[in-house]
Amino acid sequence: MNLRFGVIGTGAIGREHIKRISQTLAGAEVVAVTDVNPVAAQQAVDKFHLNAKIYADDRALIAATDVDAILVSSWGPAHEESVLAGIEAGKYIFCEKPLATTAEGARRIVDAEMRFGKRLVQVGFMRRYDHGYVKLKEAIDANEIGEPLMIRCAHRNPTVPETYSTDMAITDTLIHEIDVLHWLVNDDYASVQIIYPKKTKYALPHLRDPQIAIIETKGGISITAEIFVNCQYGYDIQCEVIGEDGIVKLPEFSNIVTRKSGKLSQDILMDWKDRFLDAYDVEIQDFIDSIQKNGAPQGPTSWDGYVASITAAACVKAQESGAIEAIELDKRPTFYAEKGAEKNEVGA
Ligand code: NAI
Ligand code: ISE
Repeated sequence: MNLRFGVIGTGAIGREHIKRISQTLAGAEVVAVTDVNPVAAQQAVDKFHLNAKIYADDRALIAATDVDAILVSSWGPAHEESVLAGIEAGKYIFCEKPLATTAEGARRIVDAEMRFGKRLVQVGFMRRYDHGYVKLKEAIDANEIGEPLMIRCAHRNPTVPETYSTDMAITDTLIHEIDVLHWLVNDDYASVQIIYPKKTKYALPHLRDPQIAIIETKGGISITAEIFVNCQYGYDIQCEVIGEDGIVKLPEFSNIVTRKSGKLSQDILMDWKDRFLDAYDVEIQDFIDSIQKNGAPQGPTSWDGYVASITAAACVKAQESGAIEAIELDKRPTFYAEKGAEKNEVGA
């Protein structure tokens, strides 16, 4: 039987996920939608010819007996309430990042899930499913470059809307690096400092752009992560891990190479939606398949969402203080123990 999804939030990524569930992926369908903007909900139903009921709010959708799983793609500040209500109702939950906008909120979700006694939640950290990052991790885990010493990465968007603020460079953008990098090198974060290079003329007065996060792991790896959200030229994700015996680097996003008029050129993507298209498909297919096969999701957990929130909070503090700020994690509960657990785990 298909896994029956109820989608909460039919904005940009909500619609992308509705499309992939109803047109691309196997074993699932969208039977319910809701949005605080009812016009958006209706448009999604019409656009994708869904046989889905529109609910007045998330509570009504979560209570529907034909909804097996909820997909939370509303605005970040609304995630916590929907996820907590979903756990209480015993529904499977795929929650877009952030799991919650505060570390306390993410911890409340972790505690509720543990009280429920079974994994229900997967967080939308799709980079762990991206072919390039998976290859980097395989190489690192196989010791192909020896011990990782440094990571250099960049997260660049061509432009951002006026509503984008300086802290969103962390909570909305760097959050993807925060999740994927410690997973990549099997380590935990210890501290962070944020520095602000010369500001681009393309950033609005209220926004510091670009920014550089300098993060140290407990194992001593030094990470330099550039966030540059008005770079103009494209959506560009770079990551290079420098080890004792060699270097591995994310491949360029594959695109044809053109030889024309004395130039050798290759297009650069402009939109985040295109860069991780395959990873979004694989992460949600994995959510569907692991629930169908094992009765629980196996992707990024509430604990991963919590670790990201704690780290993001330290980064925002570092933005404000200019100092090196400690990143202090609680002990990982055995409930969230995983194969190949972090080397520098605080304990279990
Ligand atoms: P958006 O603004 O395009 O859409 C959000 C939708 O949620 C809007 O239609 C809004 O009316 C609705 N909404 C807000 N509060 C609601 C509530 N309480 N109940 C029901 N509907 C509600 O935003 P976008 O870009 O789709 O982002 C949504 C979430 O997905 C954000 O948390 C964002 O960080 C995350 N996201 C993740 C990406 C990824 O790469 N994994 C990429 C883009 C967004
Ligand atoms: C957006 O919210 C995302 O999550 C994208 O993956 C990210 O690259 C972009 O910078 C964010 O604004």
